[in-house]
Amino acid sequence: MSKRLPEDFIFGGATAAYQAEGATHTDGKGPVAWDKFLEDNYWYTAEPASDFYHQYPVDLALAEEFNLNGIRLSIAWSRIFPRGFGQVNQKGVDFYHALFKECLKRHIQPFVTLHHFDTPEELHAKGDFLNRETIDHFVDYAAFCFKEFPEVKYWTSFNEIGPIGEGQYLIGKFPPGIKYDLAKVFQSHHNMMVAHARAVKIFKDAGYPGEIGIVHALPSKYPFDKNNPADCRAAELEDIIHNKFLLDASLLGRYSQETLEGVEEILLANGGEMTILEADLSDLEAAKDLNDFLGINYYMSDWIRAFDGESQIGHNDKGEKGDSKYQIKGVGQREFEVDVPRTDWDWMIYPQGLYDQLMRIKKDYPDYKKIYITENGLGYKDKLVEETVMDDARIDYVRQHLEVVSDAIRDGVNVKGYFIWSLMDVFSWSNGYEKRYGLFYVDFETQKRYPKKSAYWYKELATNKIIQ
Ligand code: BGP
Repeated sequence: MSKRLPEDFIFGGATAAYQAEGATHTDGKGPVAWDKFLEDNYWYTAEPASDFYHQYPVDLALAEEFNLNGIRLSIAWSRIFPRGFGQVNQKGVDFYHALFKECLKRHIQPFVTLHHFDTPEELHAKGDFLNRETIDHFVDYAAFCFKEFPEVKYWTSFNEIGPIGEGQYLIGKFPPGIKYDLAKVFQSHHNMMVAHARAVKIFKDAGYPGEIGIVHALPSKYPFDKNNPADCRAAELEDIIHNKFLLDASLLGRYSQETLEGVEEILLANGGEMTILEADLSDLEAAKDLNDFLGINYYMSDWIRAFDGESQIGHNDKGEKGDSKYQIKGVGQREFEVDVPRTDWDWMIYPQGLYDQLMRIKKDYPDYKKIYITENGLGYKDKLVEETVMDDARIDYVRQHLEVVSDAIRDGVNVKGYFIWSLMDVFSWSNGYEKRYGLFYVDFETQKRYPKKSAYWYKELATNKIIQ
């Protein structure tokens, strides 16, 4: 029998400023670290992206036509504050007012993220969030936006603090490209969580109407052999790095004993220390019950084996299946040869992992208020044939994930919406324009949009709330 989703469910599409807007030097936008990092290290740049800076009326008209009722988008911090602080760029402010106005005109609720990987260059060069001054600048920027944009009712502080720490300091595929520095990973996680907590407190103290929350990427981590205690410990440690550390900070307002022991074990093997100030813990504690929602981005799960050796990560950037390698000293090693399908980029497709993660939040963090699935989708090398894309694999992927969302709701988890990544095709941070996710195919040369088969399927779903 077909499964259903609630009548008041949000059916959205997700985007992010840097991956969608293009116009990286237009109307006074300040630089971000990615501008140069992409030029130096990759075969593409953020120009033209999906030219959302100019095409947003087209994308929002399509969203309305296809019955969506939500869009995730982010504000580019450096359009508002070109240096990250100080002088405000009025043209940037005007752009976002116009964008939100268009969303509301089209009956699409904007869910607005303040930071989606794109710290202004000047602050990034001084250490990004490892430098505590960036925390203050972020909080000022957040306070400015809350006041300036009363038309926004759904705010997210950060998108994916976990992958930021991982990308910037562990894998090195995000600027500044540092590898295997676990102490920096945890310090970045922690400092960003403090910035989140302080922004949430400001929002609530001022009594703004609407909701505020945070978006975490939460891949489930399973032991390769669940009867092997060493594999189980490896999976726990991976879970601490990517999930538990951040969930504790967000929803417990402190780090649990198991989390701190895990961090200690990892840093003992890898060297380095992290600093947690007393004041930081008060900030986390003060904000823990103020989050209106937790956003979950879910794409994959991982199977982990015990591992005794040096760290080595091979990033599959071109989508050649089997190219990935992921082993971290003192933590574990990912095993890709398990009986689970995976994408060309070696992302393990496992809807049950989303169900398990939702049930885990309910059990371990029972004070959470509500959950939105803020990203989920399938990266694919889509082919445009006769003005459309027959993306049945994407439909299957989304269907299977929505089915477990429906199961989790039945089993008592309060999930209120789902945003497919992505609304229209955008480029991938570390895989370029070849990895597409959109409901709408973007011809990046002409910037024309073409609805894919999945767009028609999603429209039906958003209309009837029945997963078919
Ligand atoms: C998430 C990011 C998105 C998006 C997505 C797909 O981590 O929040 O911005 O990029 O993953 O990832 P990728 O583009 O690497 O395939």
